Amino acid sequence: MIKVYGMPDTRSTRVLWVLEEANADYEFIKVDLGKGEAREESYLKLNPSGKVPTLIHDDLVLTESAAICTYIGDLFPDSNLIPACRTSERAIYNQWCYFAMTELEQPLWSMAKHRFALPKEYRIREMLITANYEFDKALDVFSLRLSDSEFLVGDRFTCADLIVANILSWAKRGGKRAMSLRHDNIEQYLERMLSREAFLRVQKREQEVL
Ligand SMILES: N[C@@H](CCC(=O)N[C@@H](CS)C(=O)NCC(=O)O)C(=O)O
Repeated sequence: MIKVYGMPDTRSTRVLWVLEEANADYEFIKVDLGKGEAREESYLKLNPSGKVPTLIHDDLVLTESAAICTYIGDLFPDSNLIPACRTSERAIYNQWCYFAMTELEQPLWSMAKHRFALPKEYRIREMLITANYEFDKALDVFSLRLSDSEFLVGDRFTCADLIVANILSWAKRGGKRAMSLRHDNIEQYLERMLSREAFLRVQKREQEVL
């Protein structure tokens, strides 16, 4: 049985999403970040960063959301969520995953860190300007490369789409601090991704543990 340690509306959402796309059986174990449960000794043994998500499958304990998504995609080849190894589609898939984590997510995370996540003495207000600039640049490149494609890799949905969509929706859900996605094609892409049946099931599953 696959176990996912996570918290609704965090990076563990992308792990639930790939599991729902694969129609997999899994257990979702809530780690309440607000109550400091990720800092408890038993959890730190699984994930020494004290972060979510963490995946357990048989003897494997895996952290890092993008690595977990790729692992699950490979585990369920019939679900077609990941191109086969040693193909140019797999290379493009990897390209998008790395772009997502280093170009799109990194500036967003920088903003969150310098607003609230870092201890107060390490927060630098000016970093918000830099991170904003970096995020806008990443969006412009993304829009250009996405063009009018339906998906990121070839003509089918892959885990790269759900990772990118999860990051974009994080940017948009900032309440008063919601970021603009700057381009209609990105807005439309995100709307398409978030209307997938599997994602709607994720939202239900997350509600159940709240
Ligand atoms: N690179 C990691 C980042 C994980 C991460 O930062 N998770 C956040 C929730 S979205 C967390 O657990 N934060 C708790 C903390 O930093 O104390 C991944 O992609 O899995």
